[in-house]
This record gives sequence, structure tokens and C-alpha cells, in this order.
Amino acid sequence: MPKKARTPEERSADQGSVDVLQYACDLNCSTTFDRADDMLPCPIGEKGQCCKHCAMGPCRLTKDGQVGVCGATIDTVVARNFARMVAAGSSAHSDHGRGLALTLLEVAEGTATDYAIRDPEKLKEMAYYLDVPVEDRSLNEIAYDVAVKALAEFGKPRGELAYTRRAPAKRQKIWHDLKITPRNIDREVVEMMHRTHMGNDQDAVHILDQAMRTGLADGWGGSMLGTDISDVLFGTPGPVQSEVGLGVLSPDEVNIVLHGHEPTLSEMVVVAASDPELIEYAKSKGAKGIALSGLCCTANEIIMRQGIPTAGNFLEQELAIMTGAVESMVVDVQCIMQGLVGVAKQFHTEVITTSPKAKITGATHIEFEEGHALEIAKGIVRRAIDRFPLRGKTFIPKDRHTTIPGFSHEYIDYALGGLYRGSFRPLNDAIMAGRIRGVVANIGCTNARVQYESMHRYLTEQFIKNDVLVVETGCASVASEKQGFMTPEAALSMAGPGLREVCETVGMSPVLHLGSCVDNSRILTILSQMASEGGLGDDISDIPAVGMAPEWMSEKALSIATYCVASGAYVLMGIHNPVAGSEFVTEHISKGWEASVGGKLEFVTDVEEILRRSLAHIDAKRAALNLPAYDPSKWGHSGDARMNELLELPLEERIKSIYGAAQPAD
Ligand code: MSK
Repeated sequence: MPKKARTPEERSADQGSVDVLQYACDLNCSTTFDRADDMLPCPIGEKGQCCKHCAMGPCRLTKDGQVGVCGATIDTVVARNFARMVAAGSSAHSDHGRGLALTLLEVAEGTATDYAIRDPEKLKEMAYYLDVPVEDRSLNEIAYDVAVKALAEFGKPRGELAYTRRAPAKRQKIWHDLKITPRNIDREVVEMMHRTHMGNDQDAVHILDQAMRTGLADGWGGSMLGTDISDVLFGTPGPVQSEVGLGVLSPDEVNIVLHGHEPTLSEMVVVAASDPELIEYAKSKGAKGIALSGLCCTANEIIMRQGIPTAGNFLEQELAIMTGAVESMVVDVQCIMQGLVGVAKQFHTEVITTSPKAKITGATHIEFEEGHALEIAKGIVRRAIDRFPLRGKTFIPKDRHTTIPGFSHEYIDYALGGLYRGSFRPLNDAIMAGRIRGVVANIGCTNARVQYESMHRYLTEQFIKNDVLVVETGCASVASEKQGFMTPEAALSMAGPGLREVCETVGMSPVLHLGSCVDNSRILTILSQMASEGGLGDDISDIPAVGMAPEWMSEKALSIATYCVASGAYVLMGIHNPVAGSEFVTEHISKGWEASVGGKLEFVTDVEEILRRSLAHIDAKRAALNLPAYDPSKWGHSGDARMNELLELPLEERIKSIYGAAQPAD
């Protein structure tokens, strides 16, 4: 029986999206939410109990003690299914990182002349970890060797991933002892697929150990390289003021929405859209100009470096087109719904695929090549302008919100200590004193099966009220941006007394935007630096911190969760438990992994329970470090004069007063 269709309010916690969903109902447009209501999840696949790894099956193992045609137990089948999802997620992030390494190589070789090295210091930092000499060498020479060494990380025949040396020494030893230090990125993914092929690894614990190694190849390999090279090529992010919400779509300009993940294309479209000739061309077609906005992780990439507004998260891709105001939706890889093409057909929007790895039937394909990047980007912008006269009736919701994203770990380091004494010491001290109770990394997707953004919002609000500093990436961060959580005002009006004092002193928001999905690697770096700074133990697993993805949907989220756990973190995921079919596997990734690597993975659907377990874990870690118990009554008695003064100012002036003239990076 199909489920009853939910109302727009039951589908989304975002008012702008609710308005567009209502408009979609009036227009009789079908969306991902209708499809979710029509199609119940398969109850066997949902729990990981279906094995389709050979043609003797598929085998559906639903009863206790049941085995597949080959004799595979339910524990083996569930572990294999989970491990394959981790491998898929790891491959997606890592292929993204490889693409950037290839772009860096082209820049060094002089064949991608539209790009440049924007952060030479970051390049030298990469060189250090990849054993590339820097003395008396040109940036291009260093970049060439860094790119070659980075590419070797994907397939070098011997050794271990170079970036694993960035982890605390104790953590590296745990990986060595357990034999899960990744050797090279591709090898771990390939081995995971090999091991889970019919007739190979048939021991759930052994399979799950390799799942951790495959995840680590993502976090400390593909993703970390992706983040670093993006910073080298496009600049390391710093705070920048911008806006978020479907209301950022312009009623009278050509709207181009950039969607996907890799910044190589989107950064070039940003350059192309500011070309005076193209702006004039847009005016010749009756538009006032060209308005860019982002969706999903491309949104994170371009808002944190260029200040380009974010139209929405993963679940708002169809809704953006339904406003009738989008001339082009330009996509590359990951999290792009095939349903876009069907929706676009009902409007004047052209969906343009650009990656050689991702075509969609019915979409226009314009293949992107780094060697002709700007020329191709200009062609894409021109096509969008040509569609402006075809625009019909529009419905753009009013909702748009001010936000300040762009907190790279380098910026946090700088913000805490200044240029000459930048360090994580003040953050560690604040946690040790109890001003900050702990840290939560709230990350991941939005999911059409729940009222999206509601869990992100509730949890984030509760954490900051409880003096927990929140860092965010991916689509989770869009939810907080819409709530104004990423403005200093949120610290003044919503944060608990201790966290507010810290935010006020440092001039930061209580929720920090750290970037896109690959930028979860920044969280690993921050945790490692906090561990090395001293006072919070000597490993990531000692820090009073929790990771979570309460509305996850992507295999990438499982890879992130797995590498965070293997790095020592407690990770809570919502939605459903994909290993629910095996009590043994469910127990092993929690208590078993905690015993072997100090981190644990749990799937919890009740938002109150996620909150309770997170705070309990943070408090338990504080107690284990002999830190004072969390006591909010001790704080909130300083800095009030400055706070009251700021509260008198209108929001824009208040932000300027705290951040100075923070401007989009040029
Ligand atoms: S885009 S993986 S829906 S966070 Fe990175 Fe958002 Fe999840 Fe895609």
C-alpha cells in the first residue's frame, strides 16, 4: 500500500521550500517527496539482508540462522553490503580528489592556463607531507611534483598513505597494530570490492576491518587531498558574508544554478559570469544581469571562497527549477537527481551535465575540459542567457538569510591566536575550563523520508544552547545557515553562557561552516591539532567530541562515518540502520569498534536520543580527562557590556563590527 502523501509542511522544515512545494502541488508537478511517499523502502534491503553478489541469488535472509545458497550467513551478508557502501562512498570522494590532482598537474604543466596557484603556503604544506623539496624551486616546479606525488597516492605499489602521518602518533599506532593503515587509495577500494565478491572474505569482523581501511583511504587520502588542492588552486577559505535560501534566485537576472561537487567547473563559471561582455549580452536579452547560486556541495565550495549565495541543499534541487526562474542548472558529479530532467521539461530550464563521468538522459551534455575551462564556462553562461526570453511565470519564495561561512582550520587557528601566535590553545583551554562543553560535527545530507532540516535544526540549536561548539559541512550546514546560526548574533542570542563568552571574545559564530563533503577532512585536521596541542589527551578518541549525520542518505556519508570512527570518534547516524539485519554487526560497529579503535558507530532515529547520547559521551570524555564537570552557572558574567552594545546595532552593522570589512575573496 502506498503511504499517504505528506503535506508540504510535513516534508520540509524550510518555509521557502514549503512555499514552493505548495506551488508544485498547484502545478501538479511531481517531486522526490512524492516519489518517497509512493515508494516504501524495501524492508529487506533496508536492513542489509539481501545478497545479490552472484547469479544463484538474490538471497533474502530474513529468518534467524538462514543462510544463502552459498552458505553465507546473515552476518557476512550484512557486513558485505555495508562494506560495499563504504567503498562506493570512498571512491566518490577520492575520485573527486584525483580530479583536482590532475588539474593541479595541468596547471604546473601550463596546459590549464585559466587556473593559478592561489595559496602557495598551502602548496608548500602539501609538499612537506608528500616529501617534495621546496628550497630554491619555483611554485610550478613544486606544484608539478606535488601533483605527481598526490596522484601516486592513488596507486603507489608500496608504502602507506602519506597523509596518515598527520594523525596523532597514538592513532597511527592503533592503525598499524590493527593492520588497517591504508596503502593506497584505489587499492583499498578495489580490495574491498574483491573481498566482498562471491566466495572471498566471509568473516564479518575481517570484512569490517577492511571497511575501516577503505574509509580511512577516503578521509586521510582522497578527501584530504581534494580539500588541500582546492585550497591551493582556489584559495583557503576565510569568513565571508553571503546569503542562503531559494529567495536568492533573482526575479530579473539570468539565474544559473551550479550543482554538484567539484570546484574546477563552478569556479570558472563564477569568472565567466562576471565578464562585462556577457553581462551586456544578458542585458541585450532583457535581463538586469547574471545571478549565480549554488546547490549541495558546489554551493559550499563557491559560497566559502567567492561569497556566491546558496540556493539550497540536496533536496531543493527540483524546487529551484520549479520557481520557473532558473535558466540553467549546471551539474557535474554526485547527488544530482535524474528527476531534474523531468521537472525541467515543464519549465524553460536547461539541465547541463559537464562531467565525462556523469551524463543524464535528456540533459544537454557539454563536456568540461580543464585546458579550455574559461571558454567552455563562457559558452555555458551564454546558453543560459539565451534562455532568459523563454522565462514564463515565476514563483520565487521570499526566504533568504544572511550567513558567514568559510572557517577553514587555518582560519580557526588564526582567529584563535592571530597571525603570529595562531594555535588551537584557546579552544583547548576553553574546553578544559568548561566554557565550551565539547565539540559536535554535524554533517551530511538531507533525506526525503523525513521532514528535512528539522533534525539538523533541532540538534544544532540544542547543542549551542548547551555550550557545545558545532562545526558543519555539506547540506547540514545549509540548514544552519538558513537559521542564522552561522552569524555572531546567534552566539549572542542563542548560545549557552560559556560558548557565548568564547564566541564574543574571538568574534565567531557558535556554528562554524567548514565546507563541502570532502572538507570533513578539515575536521580530522582540527581534531588532530587539538590532540597535539595538549590538555585533551593525546589522541582524537580522548577529545570530548561527537560526529553525526542525522539526515544522511548517501554512501559517502557512510564512508565519512567509518573513517571518523576509525580515527577515534563517536558517530551517530539517523534515518535507519543499514546493518539492522545482523545484531552481531550492529554490536560490532559500536562496542567492537570502540574496543579496537576507540570510536563507535550507532544508528539512532530518535532526535532526543541522539542529543542525550551525544551530551553523555561528551561529559564522559570530560570526566575521563579529569576536567571539571560541565557547569553553565560559572559563565556568562563577562563581556556583557560589549554584548549589550552590539545588540543595539542592526544585524549588518553588528556583523561588520565583529568581523570588520570581511569581503568575498577576489
Ligand atoms: S552534497 S553527500 S547530499 S551532504 Fe555533498 Fe549534500 Fe550529502 Fe550530497
